[in-house]
Amino acid sequence: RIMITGALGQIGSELTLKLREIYGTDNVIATDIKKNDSEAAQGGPFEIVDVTDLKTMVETAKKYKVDTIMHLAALLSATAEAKPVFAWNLNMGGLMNALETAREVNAQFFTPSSIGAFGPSTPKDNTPQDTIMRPTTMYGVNKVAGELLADYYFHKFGVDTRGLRFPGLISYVAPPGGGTTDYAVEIYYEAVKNGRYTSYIDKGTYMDMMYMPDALKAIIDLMEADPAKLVHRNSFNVSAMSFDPEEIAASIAKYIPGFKISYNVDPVRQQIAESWPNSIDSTAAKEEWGFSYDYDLDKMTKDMIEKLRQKLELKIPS
Ligand code: VAH
Repeated sequence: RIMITGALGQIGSELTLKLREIYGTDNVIATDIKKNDSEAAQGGPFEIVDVTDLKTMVETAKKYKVDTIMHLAALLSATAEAKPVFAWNLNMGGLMNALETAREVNAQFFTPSSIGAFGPSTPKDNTPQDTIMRPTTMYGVNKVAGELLADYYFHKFGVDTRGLRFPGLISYVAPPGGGTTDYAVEIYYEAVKNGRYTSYIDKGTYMDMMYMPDALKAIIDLMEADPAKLVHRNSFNVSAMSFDPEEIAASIAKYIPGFKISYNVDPVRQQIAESWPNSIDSTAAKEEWGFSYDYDLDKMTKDMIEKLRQKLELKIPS
């Protein structure tokens, strides 16, 4: 059985449904700090778990006899930068509790890292798997410390920990909250609703991105990979594409003629974005567990626009 923390967040809300499809509804326990009316919360086992409360996390893991923990509960980069002390306590306290729970119930363990784990002194283009990591954001500090802590639990206690350095993730189910790459999600909603978008990230700012279906596939492929083939564990670079606001706007304009992008740069999130790589190298993931992706920019754009039109029930003359 699999227990997911942060199961109602951007990744969790879709990962929960995908895992229930594959492993059976009753084998996937969604947990989050509060319940909502989403499919992830209503369609199968759900428990209230505050990841800063170790006792409840362990009790829940034992109640369902879980053998896998997917720890997704965290504050993203922009929120973490606004509340750095709270971010440290939630991101690191939550991760420690999740790792301790995995150790106590002998569960396999997954938690995401991020391109945010890299900093301004990291090589920016085709960023290597193993390189300088001195991030200048609280989120990045949390992600580097988190990678080291998860590797520690593998080497010290034998917990089967695995992780992915995710790029910006784009999805139409649950919007991200408090991220820097969120512009690449907002732009699709605004394009479908209003035919235009004002970006808080400047033109020419390149960041790695991935469509959510590819992110879910990567998590499952990594967790099912033969451990004997893993040279790395926490965490693998994975990316499907890298673009700037001008390029995603051009892709959208192919499907929504007349779409226009304008700019009102947010200095805080612009500075975070500029401290991250332009593009990362996913070779280790490809070699060690066969990472692959299906969606490039135009294929993602076509699908996002179709799905958002259904979701927003707008009938725009195509
Ligand atoms: C963020 N979406 O913007 C997250 C992610 C790489 C970006 O970590 O903070």
